[in-house]
Amino acid sequence: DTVSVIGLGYIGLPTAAVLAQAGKTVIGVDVKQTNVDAINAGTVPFVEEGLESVVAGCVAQGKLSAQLETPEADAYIVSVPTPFMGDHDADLSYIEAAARGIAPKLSGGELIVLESTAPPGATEQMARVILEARPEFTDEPNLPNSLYFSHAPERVLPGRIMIEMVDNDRIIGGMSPEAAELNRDLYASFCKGELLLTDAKTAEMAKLTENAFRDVNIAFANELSIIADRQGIDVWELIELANHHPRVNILQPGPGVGGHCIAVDPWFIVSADRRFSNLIRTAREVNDSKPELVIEKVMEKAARFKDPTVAALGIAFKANIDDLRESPSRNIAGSLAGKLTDGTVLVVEPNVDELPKELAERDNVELAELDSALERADIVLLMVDHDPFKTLDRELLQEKIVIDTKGLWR
Ligand code: SAJ
Repeated sequence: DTVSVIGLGYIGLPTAAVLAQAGKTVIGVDVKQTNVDAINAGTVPFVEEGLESVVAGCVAQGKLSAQLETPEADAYIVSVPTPFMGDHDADLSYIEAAARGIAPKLSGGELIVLESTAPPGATEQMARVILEARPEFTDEPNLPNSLYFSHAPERVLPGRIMIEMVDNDRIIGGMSPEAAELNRDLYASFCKGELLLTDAKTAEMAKLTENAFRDVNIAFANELSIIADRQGIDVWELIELANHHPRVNILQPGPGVGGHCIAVDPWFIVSADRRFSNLIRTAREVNDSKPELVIEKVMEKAARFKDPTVAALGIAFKANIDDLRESPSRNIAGSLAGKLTDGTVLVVEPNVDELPKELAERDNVELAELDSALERADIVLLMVDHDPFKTLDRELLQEKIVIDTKGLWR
């Protein structure tokens, strides 16, 4: 049983690793030579708890390897990015490129699974690209020239991927019931959760719905935090009190919503039906407006100093990871550096060794150690609840202006 995983990023590589661990022969494909080399050396190009040991073990046993070119395989799993283009429409070009890479390798009977999060209709689109390139095949099942297309959206939480990949229930949407069954049989090799079969479009929408649900609920918390702030009310106390009600469960406000999922996926619903997605769009806008308010608050305090030094604690998109994609705190740090022309921004991010390019290029931004940043800062801006920030010596914050966007030091 050979499985090829196309795209060895935050989702593709863990998927490849658990499949190889389950006994499949897995050939990963990535466009980046450095990723391919890292994996073939048994290492991992990013931080994810528990991943490296599995990759190292599977590579050593010859069950997992990586290469640039798409190989022949019995099953393909496409796990490539789906960025935006234009007004938050999904750009399916990476999925289409993966499909064009797979097409010439097919001989009939293969399963092709789309894992990338994508708008309703993307699995069909992937199938169309392949069937146009190979018109001798069909998506009708049970024929000698059948191909089986399916969508199996991932729902793992960064930081807990290796656990959730195995334990979470999984939605599997086939373009035919037979495709869904083949997909189920493959995923049953590593997934202990329930495998829930449906059609491809419902599976696509289900994934988007989960993240939109969370986004709308975080927007509620963020909107409350803005109103509470203006009323002089501590929003964390407010939420804690309200959450004592047996049917109320408000999430936590913060400096904005980041990551490549929750801040992105709801837009795919909006772009599928712009007329009737008002709540989902407004939630996105509320969450996207939060960084601007944090910046305003810092600037207000900074006006007291001639050349203010701001310690920006955390630029990852959430706690205890090194993922800086779509990170509101990273953008806040950049904006502050742009506005505080006479000031300095000390970025403390214990999970990275170097600043992202746009920050590194600025003269007034430094990557600093926690202790020295706290010592030098006039203003301490907490943006991410990383563990080392939770446990720091509060004495060090005395005589500083503290802006705690996560309610970590209440
Ligand atoms: N956040 C808040 N307040 C909260 C919870 C989160 O401000 O109460 C912020 C975080 O700081 C972060 C963002 O939201 O910036 C997203 O973080 P997250 O931990 O809620 O979710 P992700 O993006 O890491 O992963 C989500 C998960 N989806 C859901 O919980 C519905 C995960 O299960 C998905 O697999 C993942 O998106 C994905 O890949 O789609």
